[in-house]
Amino acid sequence: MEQLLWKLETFLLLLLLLFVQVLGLNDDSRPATEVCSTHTIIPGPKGDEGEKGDPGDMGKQGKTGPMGLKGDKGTIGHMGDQGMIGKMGPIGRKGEKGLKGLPGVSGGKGKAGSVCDCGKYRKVVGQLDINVARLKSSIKFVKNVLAGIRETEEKYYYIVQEEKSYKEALTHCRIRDGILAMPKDEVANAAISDYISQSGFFRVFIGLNDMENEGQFIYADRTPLQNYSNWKEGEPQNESGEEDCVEMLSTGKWNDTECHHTMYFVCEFPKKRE
Ligand SMILES: *[C@@H]1O[C@H](CO)[C@@H](O)[C@H](O)[C@H]1NC(C)=O
Ligand SMILES: *[C@@H]1O[C@H](CO)[C@@H](O)[C@H](O)[C@H]1NC(C)=O
Ligand SMILES: *[C@@H]1O[C@H](CO)[C@@H](O)[C@H](O)[C@H]1NC(C)=O
Ligand SMILES: [Ca+2]
Ligand SMILES: [Ca+2]
Repeated sequence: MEQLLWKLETFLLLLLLLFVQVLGLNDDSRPATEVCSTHTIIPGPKGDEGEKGDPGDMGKQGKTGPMGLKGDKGTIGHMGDQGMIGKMGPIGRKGEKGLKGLPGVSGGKGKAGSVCDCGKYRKVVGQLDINVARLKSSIKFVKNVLAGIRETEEKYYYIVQEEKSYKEALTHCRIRDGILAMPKDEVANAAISDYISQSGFFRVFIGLNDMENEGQFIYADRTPLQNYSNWKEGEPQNESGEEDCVEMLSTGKWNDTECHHTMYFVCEFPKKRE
């Protein structure tokens, strides 16, 4: 054990010597003896100042500092641009009526009119009117005929409820392909008189007159009175001297009367024979 420690001491000593020897070789200014004489390690003198280092990296940003004091009031700024047009306001109240204006200047004289060549159109329109009137008349006639008509074996009888003179009545029956009624026998006379009385009328024209020869009565078809007549008692009496036409009363009796009188009348229509 003692032997081992000695050996270690020797080894360390040798190592130290070697170390000092190495140092002495690197630094010629120090005598190797000085080191060896003391056997102690003391710090060397301060070295020369090193070279200036490179500048370091930029440091981190510092913390936000405390709020500064309120600044002084600034000067008045420049005037701004004009603003946009505002919204339309509500409708105002109605104003008072203005004064009447001055009369205007009178207009120039118009041109002379030209003669209208509408004669033919007027004629056509006129014809149309006539046709329409005829149609209306025909319709009315047919309506009335269907409403009330009497018949015998040979004839149809129809009282036209329009007040007409004898001549108008003659025409009226003829344009409808009929003739003013001619009671030539009892049967026919009875049919007509029943028709008058049942309709509530008092008198109607029948197709009989003495216009051509006073006192000589003929029918509308120009046939003379034959075996049959049905004059009211005292008739015909030519009372006013102008009684040339004949009316049938609701009793069926005949009376000569003035032709220009107007009253209802009876048309007769022949039944078609095969
Ligand atoms: C009229 O009477 C005569 C006789 O008086 C007669 O011969 C004739 O047939 C009659 N006529 C008619 C239409 O009745
Ligand atoms: C009927 O009267 C007319 C006119 O007054 C006259 O001329 C005629 O002789 C008269 N006839 C009869 C039958 O009275
Ligand atoms: C007969 O006719 C005449 C003339 O229109 C009239 O004055 C007279 O009253 C008539 N007779 C009858 C019974 O209606
Ligand atoms: Ca007469
Ligand atoms: Ca009379």
